[in-house]
Amino acid sequence: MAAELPVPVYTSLDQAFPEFGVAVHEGGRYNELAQEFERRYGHLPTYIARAPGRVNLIGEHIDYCLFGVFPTAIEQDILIACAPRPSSGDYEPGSVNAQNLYPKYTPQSFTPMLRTSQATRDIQKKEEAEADKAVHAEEWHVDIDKTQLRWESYVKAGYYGVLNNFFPPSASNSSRPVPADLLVTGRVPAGSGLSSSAAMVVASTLSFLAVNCKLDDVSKGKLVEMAVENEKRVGVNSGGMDQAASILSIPNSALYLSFYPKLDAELIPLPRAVFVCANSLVVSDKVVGAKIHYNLRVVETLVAARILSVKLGINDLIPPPLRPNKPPTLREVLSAYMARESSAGSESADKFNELKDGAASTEKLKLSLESILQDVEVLRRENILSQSATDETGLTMEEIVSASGMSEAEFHEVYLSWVDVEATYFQLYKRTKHIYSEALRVLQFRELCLSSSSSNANAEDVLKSLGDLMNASHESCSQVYQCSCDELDLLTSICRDAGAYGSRLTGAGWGGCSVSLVSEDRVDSFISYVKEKYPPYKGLEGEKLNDVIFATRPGSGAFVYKLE
Ligand code: NG1
Ligand code: MG
Repeated sequence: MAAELPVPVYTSLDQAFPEFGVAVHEGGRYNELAQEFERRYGHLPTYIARAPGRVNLIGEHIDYCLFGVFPTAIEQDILIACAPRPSSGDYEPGSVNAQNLYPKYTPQSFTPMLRTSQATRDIQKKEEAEADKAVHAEEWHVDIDKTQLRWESYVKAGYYGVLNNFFPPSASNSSRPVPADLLVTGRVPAGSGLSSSAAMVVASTLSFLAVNCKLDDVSKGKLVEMAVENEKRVGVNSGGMDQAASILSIPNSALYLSFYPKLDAELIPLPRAVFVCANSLVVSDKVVGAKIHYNLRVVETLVAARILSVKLGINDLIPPPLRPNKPPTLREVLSAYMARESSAGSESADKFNELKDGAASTEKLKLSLESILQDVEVLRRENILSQSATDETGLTMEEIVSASGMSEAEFHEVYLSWVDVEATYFQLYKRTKHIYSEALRVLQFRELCLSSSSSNANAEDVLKSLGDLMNASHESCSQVYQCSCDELDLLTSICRDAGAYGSRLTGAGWGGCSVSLVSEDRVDSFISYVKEKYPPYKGLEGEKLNDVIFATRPGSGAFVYKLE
């Protein structure tokens, strides 16, 4: 699969954009950026790193539970021109000047520092008496302000992994990172659910690898791993969808990305139809709102996984967690459930065991998801995952600690010590129901796309069924996972009225974009209708209007352009 391949480094834009005319069109942007770089820094860039945003067609908020998702890269991207800074005498290892073409993003300079590693600090905190015995490991650190949304945080985040993977603190001064100059520009709208943040982090990670001559040392898979870890430095405990989509995408296909038991990307052909993105124009500020939105959902799903496994009596069957120091996810609980299912000696176990691994493994997953969803309903009726079958209130902290079967101290250590969340009630039933049902919809969506390439499929029926799954996904995001907002609910309903087969929010939600599946011959009338009917678009014209609603084509993944 694509993850083992090297990161592409092109010396001509014709290699990067083989489709007729695209290299010439894109070339203008690359040249202007290089010229502006020279004007600002007095020397030419040596590389331009490029990373696209993505649109997720279906599978929302399930990547951090390790379930498969279905994104494609979009054509809008981030470019970072970069070069090592020529020596000026006052050499500071690894110092960075970062500027942005957009004047509202002010120029920044920063220098990484070596400090005692987090692991060492944790040991010291826990075992003060033993502190002197702890290994005083050092790590590179770059100050990131997690209380504000700042553009340079994403550049700094990209630097982290490069420093800590390639520059051992114990190495001599001669193998320190070089000082670097960076100039950023981008076309992925910020806070729109199209992953401008991941595109920034991937492009920044690539820039620092390039200026330090480390590109040959990373495969695409390793780059995904580094970019995922890097982005967490900004303060959102995200899954790996955005970075993987930005890096692994190939033109004209969607990706079925799975994360369990390891990262895997399957290229899936899409049926003949168009995906149209429409921006709700509500900015989704995930960093500042993380405590009550994104990070709270991450915690709720992990706590739900614990309580579900305890109540279903399958806790001992959970495989060792995939992620060190993180509690098991709902996907790992499903593995335990599948293990019990296949050894149960019942009729359903026989049916289940007839399905071999490999091609049929998604069939097994589907069956188990359907079955665990029924058990989740039973637990709801027994008031185990919620206060009562009809009560919307959720469970208090005291109630979840008690249901987890852990001591309060242990519970805090495992579920809360690494993240900052705020909640009076935790919605475990709703979150579990969304995660498992959304995971099932992704598998159904994948299957429909695969079937659409077979000659006996009725194309219109396939598109209608895909649209139904997208609508059901939106409904679940809005009512069950509660990650939509009034504007997105209105926008998706206008998109359906405009003739879309289906429409849903894409990305984290709480604002940002919708994505709609539209028949090729109806795209223009669809776009005109939405432009006219969605109130926040009133008064927007020309380019501004075209930037908020546009058809997308699955584009190519990240690369580095080497200037000669
Ligand atoms: P966006 O909206 O692109 O930031 C976020 C997460 C994803 C995924 C989606 C919801 C980040 C970097 N990415 O995407 O991992 O969980 O929400 O499906 O936070
Ligand atoms: Mg993001």
